[in-house]
Amino acid sequence: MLARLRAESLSREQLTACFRRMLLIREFEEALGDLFTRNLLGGTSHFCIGQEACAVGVVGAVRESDWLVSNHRGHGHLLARGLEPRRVMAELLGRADGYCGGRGGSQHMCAMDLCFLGTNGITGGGIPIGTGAAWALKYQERDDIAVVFFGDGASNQGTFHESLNMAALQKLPVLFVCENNGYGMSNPADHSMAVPSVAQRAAAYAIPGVVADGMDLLAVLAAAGGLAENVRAGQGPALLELTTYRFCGHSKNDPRVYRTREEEAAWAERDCLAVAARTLAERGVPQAEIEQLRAEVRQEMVATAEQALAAPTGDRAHALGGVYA
Ligand SMILES: Cc1ncc(C[n+]2csc(CCOP(=O)(O)OP(=O)(O)O)c2C)c(N)n1
Ligand SMILES: [Mg+2]
Repeated sequence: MLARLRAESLSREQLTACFRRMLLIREFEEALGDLFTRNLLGGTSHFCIGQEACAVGVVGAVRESDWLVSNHRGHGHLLARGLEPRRVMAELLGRADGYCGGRGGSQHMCAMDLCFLGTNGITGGGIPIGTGAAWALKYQERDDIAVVFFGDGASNQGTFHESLNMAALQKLPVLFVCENNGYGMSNPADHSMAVPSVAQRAAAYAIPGVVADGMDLLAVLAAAGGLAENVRAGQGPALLELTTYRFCGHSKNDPRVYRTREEEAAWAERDCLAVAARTLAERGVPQAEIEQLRAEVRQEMVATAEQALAAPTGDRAHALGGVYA
């Protein structure tokens, strides 16, 4: 499992493992997109293509026993924590051996044994859940922390402000992580926020607010690792804002008319996978090895999708399991 990694002492093997996990998240979603194209999956899904370094950097910096809470764009968070790709895909496909029996799908997927408290389709809905988990950890006198992922749009919700206020007052062990991808659906962040950065909002609650480059795995690892240790040491909550970009639309059916192809191309220059590949090359990993890894992971994820497709959906009794009224 990727955990407890330190940016300053990251070995070549650990860096390669992080890169591989980022590739896996990208290729998982590419394979998922293919299922939509082939009409094998209906509805919609929110891809995190472009944001992989945020997931792997933050999850990689904390402990396996730290609670994670995710949002609607959660595939990266799930896979970074080490959930099995096949069972995540099975959940998305409504298969019985998905993580929640195929009943949850992408918006309601959890894995309590892996300390993953769930994805959440309600914008800002996970923030108080993570705050509550942190309160439980403090009450139990454990030295684990809660980590909550949410977007820039969610930071305009009341839940964000209530949670930060309460977490600060109670000095709760929670790291709030905002993946600022510049948009809430089609709404640019600077049309919806009165301040230029989400991290600035931390000042209103007298907690640390830090901005880091969400396209640079090492920068994410360093910022998340440092803040997480302060939170763990009892200093109270902290807010980390990761500047990033989603290369895809908000969800499957978004033609992206609210932004230009030039803006997308400028961000693509700083694609987190390309940045990490450059870091690997600087550490002496041959280009051929990097390309081979890419091809290997792609094949693996295509096979994963086929395996998940072949799994049974479960019968009527299974579908009604957990329904109490
Ligand atoms: C309470 C609530 N309001 C509105 C929506 C519709 N909605 C879904 S995602 C989203 C935007 C979220 O933006 P952000 O928090 O920046 O996350 P991103 O999609 O950019 O990752 C909205 C408004 C919702 N799901 N829940
Ligand atoms: Mg956003």
